[in-house]
Amino acid sequence: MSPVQRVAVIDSHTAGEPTRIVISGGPDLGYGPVADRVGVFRDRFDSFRSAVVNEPRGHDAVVGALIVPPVSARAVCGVIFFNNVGYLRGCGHGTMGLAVTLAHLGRVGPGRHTVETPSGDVAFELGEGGRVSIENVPSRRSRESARVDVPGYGTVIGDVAFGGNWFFLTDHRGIPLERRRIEPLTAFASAVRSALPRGGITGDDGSEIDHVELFGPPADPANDARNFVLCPGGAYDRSPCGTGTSAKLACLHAEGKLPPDRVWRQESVIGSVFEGRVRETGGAGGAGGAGGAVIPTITGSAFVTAESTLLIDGRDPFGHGIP
Ligand code: PYC
Repeated sequence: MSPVQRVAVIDSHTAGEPTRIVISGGPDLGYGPVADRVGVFRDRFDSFRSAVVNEPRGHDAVVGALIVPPVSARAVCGVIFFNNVGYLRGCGHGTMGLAVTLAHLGRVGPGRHTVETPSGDVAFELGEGGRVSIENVPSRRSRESARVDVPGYGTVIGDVAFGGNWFFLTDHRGIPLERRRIEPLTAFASAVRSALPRGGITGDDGSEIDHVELFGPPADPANDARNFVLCPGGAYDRSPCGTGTSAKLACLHAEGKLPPDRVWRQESVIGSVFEGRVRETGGAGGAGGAGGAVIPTITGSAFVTAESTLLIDGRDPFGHGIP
């Protein structure tokens, strides 16, 4: 048997943020809810995750995705997103990348489709020219104005919200939200993230908050705000972050600043834009009023950038990536 494993992937980017989708040659995780299959992936095939996204084949910003058979016949597929350090509950830019990848493969046409993710079903609507809207999982602000002591920066005040992943959302503290300031932005956001568990600040269910989102004014007055999003493995999101924009919309709605269907234009640190709006669910937090969970719809553009075959040679000391 050849010592070389062949893995077919399609690369795309959404608003600048890369996604690498495994089309064939990935591990068989069995059946059952997608969230359960993440455990199988982590326990038995974690070196495959590293092989796909880490150097020397990938880099810290690459989000990988494994397509898995769905549980429900209504869904076009299940998907597990992963990165340089682990697994994501959901991924907005990655779902847009998945939509254009499935279209590229001829597996979906224009219209609405559902995918199963570890955090629940996400629908996408494929438009013209790479335009994709995703209807995300219910999103909510779980804590308002939490205070955390951050060594070197003092007290930082921010909100905790779920948008498919857990986020701490705060002000940019005067650090310009510009690409040439990625280093100080990363240093500040990383210091905040490390301080959160020490300050007892977690998601609702005690989950780790692994994304930090900094906000400031937009560069383009046509947009509402600009952000910088620190991802779990230390990379920054080139896109405005689909789950992060969902968390932001939930906070704005909870503050009474975002009525249903008002469009919020979220600019990323590289200037790319997602448009978002919410509908009320009548769910947790009060019968659809401010404070309730909302269903965000996020729209952006994604493009396929490569079709390739990864070769994982059992004799290569870095065949499974540089962790
Ligand atoms: O778009 O939700 C997103 C995302 C999460 C991590 C990187 N991008």
